[in-house]
Amino acid sequence: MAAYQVEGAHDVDGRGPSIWDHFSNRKNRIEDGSNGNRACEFYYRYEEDIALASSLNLSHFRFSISWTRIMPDGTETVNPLGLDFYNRMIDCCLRNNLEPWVTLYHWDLPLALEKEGGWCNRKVVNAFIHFVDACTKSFGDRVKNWIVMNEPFTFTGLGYLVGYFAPGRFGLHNYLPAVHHATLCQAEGARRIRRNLPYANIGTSISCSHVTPSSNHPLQVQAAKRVDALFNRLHIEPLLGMGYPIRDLPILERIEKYFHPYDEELIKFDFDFIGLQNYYSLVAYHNSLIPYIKAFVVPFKKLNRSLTANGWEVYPDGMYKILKQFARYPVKEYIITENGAAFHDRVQDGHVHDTKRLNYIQSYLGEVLRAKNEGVNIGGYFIWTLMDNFEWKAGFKSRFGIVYTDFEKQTRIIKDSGLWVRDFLK
Ligand code: GBH
Repeated sequence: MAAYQVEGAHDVDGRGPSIWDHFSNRKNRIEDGSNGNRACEFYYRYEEDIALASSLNLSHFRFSISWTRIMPDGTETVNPLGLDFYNRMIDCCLRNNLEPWVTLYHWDLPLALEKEGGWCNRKVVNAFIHFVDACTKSFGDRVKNWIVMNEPFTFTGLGYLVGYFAPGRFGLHNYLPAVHHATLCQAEGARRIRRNLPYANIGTSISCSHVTPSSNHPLQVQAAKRVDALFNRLHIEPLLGMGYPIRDLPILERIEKYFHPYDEELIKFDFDFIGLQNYYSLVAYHNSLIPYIKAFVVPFKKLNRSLTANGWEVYPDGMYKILKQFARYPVKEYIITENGAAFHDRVQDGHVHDTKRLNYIQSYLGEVLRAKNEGVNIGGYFIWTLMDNFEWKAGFKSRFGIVYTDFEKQTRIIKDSGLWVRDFLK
């Protein structure tokens, strides 16, 4: 889970505003007019929710830390009440035999930093290192697994290129520096974790989607290469010392403008694992009208595959294919840090028969195992997600949980998919 999606308690105990507080409380930004002010009230209900996770026989629990609970204005001043919350929550995980997996950045940049340029301003790197420092020093005695970032492609692309996510900015002049600074933060953040916690298990999580050209015409094959470079290679290859995939996506050349001396070295880090998050695959075609990338992807509804409630395709094969593709990189271990689906759930006599979600999870997990059995080094699988929560742009419309959340009454119902997980892990 991610802090902003579940915690609520947005103005409690010294927490400062993030870009998502600001964005979701503006008019017409969130599809159902909602915001994350309350969300699942996990801030108050974490004990019951963690006990619930444990009752499903889960053994690992992934959550993110809200930067502005720890540092309300994004800089060095630490808020002790923020530390207290995560200390209590982590202890609660351990009491329930859940191993904590901490994501340090799941999209909730302090608003104070955005006012200074956010991800476009290189200052964000130092601010982030201070935040990582505070978290590792406070929680590192009990937390072994650290995920530096969640999907840099999503928060830079949707937040700074097309303006669909917070902070709602667009254009290449915003996007490219945001990408470079996010890359620097992944590596520099990881280095700081290693310095403070030499034995930590350190990773970072990226989104990935297998890309197929719409035909084998060379124009289409080239288009698919550009889409693949953007969606799959941009956020891993620099870490591995391969640089940005400029040859297959020439527009990225302009990112070098934001390089300082030694950045080629600074963006590398030898991660213990890379987190992969996969939901769907893409079919790409050439389109010279689309700026920069000159390609587009076929809308899911035209592909004759079944769709989830938020219009994504269900295509388990894509999971297998993308894992085989990533197997080519010299990565020590992959962990699937997210996979799951939104469907329209209905409560009937106190039950939620979410057969479609159950099928989705079983079939994707089957493809993960197929890849693993063929030698891809996969060390774990996390379902997205424990309970329905604030689904960013979609507000409360999209339900991804294996546990149903009644947002009015703040009650929970274990869905059939959750019951299956419980029995499967018994
Ligand atoms: C995740 O994003 C998030 O980490 C999580 O917080 C969220 O709740 C969950 O998924 C469900 O949405 O294809 O051009 O739109 C995962 C899905 C995959 C969405 C990559 C954005 C890239 C941009 N993301 N995708 S695009």
